[in-house]
Amino acid sequence: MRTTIDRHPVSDLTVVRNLGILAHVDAGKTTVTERILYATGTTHKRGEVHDGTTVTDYDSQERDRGITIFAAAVSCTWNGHRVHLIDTPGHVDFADEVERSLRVLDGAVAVFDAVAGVEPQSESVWRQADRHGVPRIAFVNKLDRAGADLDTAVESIRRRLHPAPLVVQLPIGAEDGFTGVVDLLRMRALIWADGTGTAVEGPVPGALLDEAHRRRRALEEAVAELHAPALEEFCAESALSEGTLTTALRDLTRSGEGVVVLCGSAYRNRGIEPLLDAVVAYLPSPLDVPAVRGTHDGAVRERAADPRAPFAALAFKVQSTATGRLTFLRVYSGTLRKGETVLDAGAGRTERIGRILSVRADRHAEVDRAVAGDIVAVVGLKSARVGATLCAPADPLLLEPPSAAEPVVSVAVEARRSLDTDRLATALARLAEEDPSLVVRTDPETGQTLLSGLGELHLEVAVEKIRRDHGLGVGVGRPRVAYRETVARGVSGLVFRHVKQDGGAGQFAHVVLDVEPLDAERVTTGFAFRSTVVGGRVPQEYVRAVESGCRDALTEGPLGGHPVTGLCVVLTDGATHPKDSSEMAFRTAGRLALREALRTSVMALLEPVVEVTVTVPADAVGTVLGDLASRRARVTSSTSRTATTVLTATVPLSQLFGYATALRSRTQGRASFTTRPTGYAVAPEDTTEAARLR
Ligand SMILES: Nc1nc2c(ncn2[C@@H]2O[C@H](COP(=O)(O)OP(=O)(O)OP(=O)(O)O)[C@@H](O)[C@H]2O)c(=O)[nH]1
Ligand SMILES: [Mg+2]
Repeated sequence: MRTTIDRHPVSDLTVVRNLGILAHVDAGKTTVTERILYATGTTHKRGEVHDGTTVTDYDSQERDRGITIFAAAVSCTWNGHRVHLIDTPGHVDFADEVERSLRVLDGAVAVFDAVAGVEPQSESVWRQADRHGVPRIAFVNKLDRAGADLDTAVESIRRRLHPAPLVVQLPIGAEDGFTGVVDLLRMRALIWADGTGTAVEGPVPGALLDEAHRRRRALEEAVAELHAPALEEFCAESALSEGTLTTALRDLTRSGEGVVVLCGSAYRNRGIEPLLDAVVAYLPSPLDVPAVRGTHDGAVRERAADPRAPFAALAFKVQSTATGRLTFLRVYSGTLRKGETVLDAGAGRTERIGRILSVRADRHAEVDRAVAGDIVAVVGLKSARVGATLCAPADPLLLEPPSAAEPVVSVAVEARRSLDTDRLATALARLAEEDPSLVVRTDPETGQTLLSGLGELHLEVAVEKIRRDHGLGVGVGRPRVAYRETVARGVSGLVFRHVKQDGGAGQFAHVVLDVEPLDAERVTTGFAFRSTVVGGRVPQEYVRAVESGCRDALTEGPLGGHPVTGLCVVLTDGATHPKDSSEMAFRTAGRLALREALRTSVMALLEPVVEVTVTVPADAVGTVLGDLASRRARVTSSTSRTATTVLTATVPLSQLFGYATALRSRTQGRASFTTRPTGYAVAPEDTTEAARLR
């Protein structure tokens, strides 16, 4: 079924689907997206990731590296429905792109590799989607590969992600001979005989009939168990009709109680049209998800997804392009017309909307308005940042911005020619504006410019982007991890007197503090503050000032000037002076007291740790394990499949720099690995020494 792109926003929101394509690296997200664009008639040729010809991997680095780096939004229509789709990156260094996308999506397609099943990053993005309450359907891809097996992949989904995968297809043929599926709802066979992606429909082949009936029965039973009206029908009729199944699958998808599973081979263009049908049938429209909530003047307000309501949208991506600065918006309520003035609620500034574009990755078509439920790009906004709420000036509303992950790796960067220093600073600032998980700062000790991000690849891509987009020569230092400091053994009863009485207004603040470690779970996130002062010896406003002062002291710990976390400060006593005490004096006292307390406490250095999963051919396991051991890795599991072994280990991030190259050369390129951040852990003594001397 082919339809042409509808350039006008629909106002019937029931036919809108905003969805993301999520998965582990290389599962085939970009290929699925590409085939969706082809199936919907949005493009007329099929691009390939390895040829660098896909619509959504349009950046020159994505094409060179063969991976997705930037989330790309595209719009298409299917069967009278308008589908806004975001192809996301699978590499963990770009997890923040996924986070920002999830914030604005109503549903998602999770793609799995039929050989590998659930991989570490599939699990991470699945949990991310759980946190955002985004309903999903699963697409088990690459059924054409040798070793592909739908049942094993579904079992890994059941074991690791969701207790109720609801498989609605039975593959016809396997591996190279995978040619079609039995649609278990309609009990019809769909065969893809050529590469066009359009199936020939026919009766279920005789040889598969028993198996198809058995699986249909299993699906009916699984659905009846989860869905009350279906159970009623099942009890009365001992079977479920196609209509009841469709309704129940939609309900279970939206409530998250079940996950519909489809399968196919995106590369061979098999299984895409049923996937689109499932998107339309099961995933929610903007009307089916809870109304967006924001705040105004401290009060929580809801906004219905209604084109007639006051306008409110979230900017989830900013991108500098040849056409100018594009701001991608998810419109939650109201209607936006070009030329209108909107309010950037967080910044308290108004801005004018130049043009509105319907998005197709790198190419865009102009439209005159965008309505609730739409995802569009606008041109003309000068200062709105990623995460900004844009709204009708007469009806302000502030939506919660997507959260940004804390950078864990940094490199020093400098312009090769000193006269380019200012240009580099401008380029870095622009980069950080487009990607809030990149942070630029100056090292107070060395005066160097430090660029921090989520991983080595993240920083490498950022620096290369500056080289390419700005034609700048950039020198890059060795990557360093971001350490933290924590309290291993605290102090109690630390007395600090802050007194200045040299004429004029004096400063007087006495505080007594206890410092304790927080429990292990909160070691990387937490700072707690409590007061046990009795008898009003320190008035409330001064207690708050002491807390602020303590927070000030957390920015630099005594070991190496790293941020301090995982501690609880208790203010146990204090004293004031009738004239010379002030909030300022208590804040200063809090800061200096905690700084001294930390100097006398036993401190520990925390280093970022990641879980590494290495897939390695059986004959190279020994060398890979030896290398991991030299990197202070703790191997947590080892699973063997036919000719490969999957090793999982916990490794300090600092030991993983250059691992991609090392692994490639030790295994002649036959092993691959992925990483997943798992937080911070106490670093050994020698690291502590090195970080102190840094
Ligand atoms: N055999 C086979 N290969 C496939 C299939 N789908 C995708 N591929 C290949 O797998 C590789 C990765 O595909 P992509 O579409 O780039 O995967 P991705 O999930 O977008 O990867 P990232 O964006 O880098 O996370 C490419 O070489 C594809 O050609 C499939 O159905 N069968
Ligand atoms: Mg991709």
